[in-house]
Amino acid sequence: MAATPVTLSEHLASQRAHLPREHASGVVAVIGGIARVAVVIAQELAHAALRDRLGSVGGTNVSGDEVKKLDVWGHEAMLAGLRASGGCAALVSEEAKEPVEIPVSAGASALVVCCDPVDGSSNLDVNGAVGTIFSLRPSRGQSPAGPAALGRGTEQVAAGYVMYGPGTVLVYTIGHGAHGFTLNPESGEFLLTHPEIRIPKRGKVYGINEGNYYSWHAGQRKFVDHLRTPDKAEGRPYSLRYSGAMVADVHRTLLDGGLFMYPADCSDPAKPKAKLRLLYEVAPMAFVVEQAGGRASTGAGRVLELAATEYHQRAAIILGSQDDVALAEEFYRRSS
Ligand code: FBP
Repeated sequence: MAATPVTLSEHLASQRAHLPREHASGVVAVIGGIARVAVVIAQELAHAALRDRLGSVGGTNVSGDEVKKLDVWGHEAMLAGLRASGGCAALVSEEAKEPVEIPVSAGASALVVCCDPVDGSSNLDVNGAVGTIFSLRPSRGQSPAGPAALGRGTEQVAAGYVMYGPGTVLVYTIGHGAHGFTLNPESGEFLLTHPEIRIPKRGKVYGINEGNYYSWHAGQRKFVDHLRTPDKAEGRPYSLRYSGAMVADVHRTLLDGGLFMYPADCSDPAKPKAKLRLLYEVAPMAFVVEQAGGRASTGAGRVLELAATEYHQRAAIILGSQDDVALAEEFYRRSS
């Protein structure tokens, strides 16, 4: 008889022992709250075209991105869910210039959540995969709590993402492996389907926006040229897969191996310009990938060592299979 699938709340309860005592209740409450919001977001995405929820609000956010109606709706839904969780003292969101402070009774054990409520929003109007990315950091009882979000990626207490694709999956880590759950739309529960995810040491697929090729660092260009150069013995050429949503590209990479890369624009070598945001895109994904046995680099070093000094700071990212990312770093070294 098939074993009863483990629910997310049961799994979180089993992970408590691996958490610092002061954060255990907060992590369980906050990730549980994010999962409940994810169920609502999944339903809303399925009805978006029927409820006039597609399209833009006609403005840009602090990063200069066009803001979609669902970006705003997703932000509000996440804020309400975090308020209700009772474990979150502040939200740093892609859709809010400053952190949103949340009065909370949990005191010093409350957490600061950095979140991209709807990642890949350029896919929304074309019914492509999108996601939610989250990172939990200690508030250290600071008031206001928002500034406690700033710092290294190694200070994250937990992180994860939700991918809204044909199915809805949630993957999270508290620094004790990475674990995947699939939403049962009938019961509204996330069930453990991918325990202890291990990313293959080497892959066959890479994901990058090749349209930016001529703005890349020379090492990045040579690395992609290498991946595209046929060499049967070395399993090359690699295949190119790029969804336009970081969550979908990282999820594929986590399960199948290979690489997801969003390098900096080096058109002006003196001022490289990255795109993805460190606190609520790059650092949480790096934590998950490392916990699955992968590697996450800027090209020059470990992403989790980067210290955020601004809420919407950007960073270059090359993540995925250990051997593939190490080779990318080698190409950067040779070209620096
Ligand atoms: P948002 O949609 O949350 O702003 O995320 C940024 C993002 O869409 C990533 O999900 C994706 O990897 C990347 O930008 C795609 O950028 P581009 O269109 O330049 O390839």
